[in-house]
Amino acid sequence: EQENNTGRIEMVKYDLNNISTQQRSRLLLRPIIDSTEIISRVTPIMQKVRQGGDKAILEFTRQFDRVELESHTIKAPFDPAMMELDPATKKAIDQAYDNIYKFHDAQLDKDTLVVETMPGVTCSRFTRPIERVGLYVPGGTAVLPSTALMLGIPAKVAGCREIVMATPPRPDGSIVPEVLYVAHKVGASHVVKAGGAQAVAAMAYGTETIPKVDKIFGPGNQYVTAAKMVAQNDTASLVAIDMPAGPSEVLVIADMSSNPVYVAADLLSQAEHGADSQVVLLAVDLTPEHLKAIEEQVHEQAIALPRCDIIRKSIPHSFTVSMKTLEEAMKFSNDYAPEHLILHIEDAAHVLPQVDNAGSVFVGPYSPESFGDYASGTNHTLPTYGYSRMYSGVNTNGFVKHITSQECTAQGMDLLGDTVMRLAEIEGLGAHRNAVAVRLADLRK
Ligand code: HSO
Ligand code: ZN
Repeated sequence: EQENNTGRIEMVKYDLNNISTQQRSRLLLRPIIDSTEIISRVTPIMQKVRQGGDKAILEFTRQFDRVELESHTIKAPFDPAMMELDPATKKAIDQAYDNIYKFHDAQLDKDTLVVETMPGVTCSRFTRPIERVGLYVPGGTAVLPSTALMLGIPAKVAGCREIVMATPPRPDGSIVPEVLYVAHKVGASHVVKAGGAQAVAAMAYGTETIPKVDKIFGPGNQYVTAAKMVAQNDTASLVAIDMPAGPSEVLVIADMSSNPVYVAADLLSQAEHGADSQVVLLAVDLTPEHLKAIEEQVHEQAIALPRCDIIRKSIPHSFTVSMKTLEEAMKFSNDYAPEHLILHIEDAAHVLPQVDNAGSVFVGPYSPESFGDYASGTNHTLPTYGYSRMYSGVNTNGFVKHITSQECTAQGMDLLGDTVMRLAEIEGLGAHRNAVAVRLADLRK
């Protein structure tokens, strides 16, 4: 690993034709995260919050965030002075809000689904919001009002009755005004100035000033992730979570039509998130010169970036794999199942049907990940760590439940009754059989 801060910033290089099947498999793996140790550290914190409520949270905020607060819960309506923004910032947030709102509103099932499976047997499905949701907006090395948008907008679109947002306080004890402005726009009822496991526990169990929620959303560090897992497994909290989370990642596929400047810029925008960010480049039939041009750009652009120190840590454990064909690249990408997939290839839109596993896809030279991170309309809370095989990113459906219903007529009873009685007999459940038999007896008298 690159240790000094003057050396060349470069990714490790592989060639698909020169590596073994085992090496290929190893490249597809993410670093192993041992959650048992972290879980054993967050569990007592969460117990203390469950028992001690607000006082316990204030104590943890003093201890972990080194911030002394008198109270951490801000209730709506929020003080306009605390969310004052300069006009350009407000305009940018408003435009992002509108696009994200449009795309998430279109995802909502507004109509009841009705299907008559047999004459007189009618099944339906309708949607109800999850009543109370908790949104975790990370603090740490970056201020993330965009995450407040990505979690708050689908909650509002879905019609959740109570939206609680938690985010760590700044060193002076205040809240990021951009985050409070978004909380106000999405109609949050409470904003909690707390982070880490204590914030997750507060929303999972509730305190004197913080309502208990039904589902907790949002990215976070290992402690936040572990706390969400603990809360989900504790029947005392009766709370759900959005998805498991790991370090953020991107996989870029580039062919000879790619612009090395754009490719490098996209790789770096993911690499700057954290030292543990995963960045992968699949080079499809690139000439040595083209690949070299990308590498040049990675180094040159990186050294000029404000978060170069983080990039110096994340780029050396990132890698490039060269291969001959796009088919090989798509296979590799689907096996890797990236959080973000960027297609810097000829006729990228036509390749989209070949994508089987990915959180969100960025098609063609003018669709940088930054667009989806902030303002195109798609969500940026996406499955990492290979979980895009079976999880979707945060979307409006995560904030609702689907309730099913059936209504059968006498005709339906007559048509389906014997089938159900037979199945109940096979399972040895006489009462089930009887519930049909008593009705059929009346109908067939
Ligand atoms: N790329 C990050 C989201 C983000 N980027 C927030 C900028 N702000 C994880 O998907
Ligand atoms: Zn990002």
